[in-house]
Amino acid sequence: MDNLLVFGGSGMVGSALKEVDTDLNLIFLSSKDADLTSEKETEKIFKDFKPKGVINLAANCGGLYKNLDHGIQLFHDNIAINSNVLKYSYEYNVEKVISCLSVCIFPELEECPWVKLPMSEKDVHSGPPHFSNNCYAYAKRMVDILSKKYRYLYDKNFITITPTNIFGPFDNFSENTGHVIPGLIKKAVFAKNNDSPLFVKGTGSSLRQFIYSKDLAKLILWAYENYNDEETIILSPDENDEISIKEVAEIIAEIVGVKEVLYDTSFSDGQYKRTVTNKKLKSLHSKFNFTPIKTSLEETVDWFIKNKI
Ligand code: GFB
Repeated sequence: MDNLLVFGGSGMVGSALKEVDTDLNLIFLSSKDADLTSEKETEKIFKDFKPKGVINLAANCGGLYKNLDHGIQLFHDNIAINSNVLKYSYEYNVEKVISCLSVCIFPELEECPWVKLPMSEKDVHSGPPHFSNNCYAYAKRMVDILSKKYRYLYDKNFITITPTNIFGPFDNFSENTGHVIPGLIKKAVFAKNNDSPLFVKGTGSSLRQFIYSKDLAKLILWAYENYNDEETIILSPDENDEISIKEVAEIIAEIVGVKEVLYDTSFSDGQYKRTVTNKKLKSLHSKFNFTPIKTSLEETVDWFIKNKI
């Protein structure tokens, strides 16, 4: 059976992929198997496995505050990872590659009055991203440009997907480098154990669409088997599932049993709003149902308490 390599296989989404029933022969690789910022190590993986397909979940990524402090390293690492994976996918004649963009790479509305909400796949490159993560955003935009160029010059089926903010078990729960939901879950559990308030960074007014890692994993396999277009595809719950950080914090506080939620407005809120539409996904995969956020947050809190305390 043909090999399908999953880079970033030990991360949050890779771990969710392992739980999905599929006939595909998925081989999960992590940074322990190869440093994908190294051309030499990347080529050795392709030489050894000669894969038919690649799902590239590998990235140096993190939340707002990691992006604010470490943008240069994020830029270098993600440019290297993505160009190496596409270069050797081409040289070793891989039939299909999925690379990941992110909704945070979309244009920042305050700088782009010509961009209208909800944003769609055609908006990815139509204006500068939010300054807070522009290094990561431009690095990620390059994998979209490069995938399209391999298609144009060599007719390669290299596609990209664009998830919204992802959360779930096996996430990075570090308060300094992680995303908002794992950060809030970790802080809420410790607040509960110490009978203290849950401190939310910023005002809580920013708005996000969140996708559960288990839902994303199913959609990635669906895309591998069904989606072959040049244009990226947004993988997100509906635009009216958009939720404020304040609402998320209050749901997490209720699940964990924290009585008080306080806001530390000395922290930046980052990008305020970047609503995207999932119209394209729903037109191609109408039967897909996203897990309700309260259920997915409950499962993630349970996982965190069982595995990280
Ligand atoms: O997930 P996050 O860190 O990044 O969310 P982005 C940041 C939002 O959550 C800001 C608030 O409005 C923060 O003020 N927030 C509240 C917190 N408490 C916390 C906390 O304890 N930790 C964190 N991290 N935030 C990301 C990009 O942007 O979007 C990534 O930086 C990625 O690269 C992702 O692409 C999709 O959602 O702002």
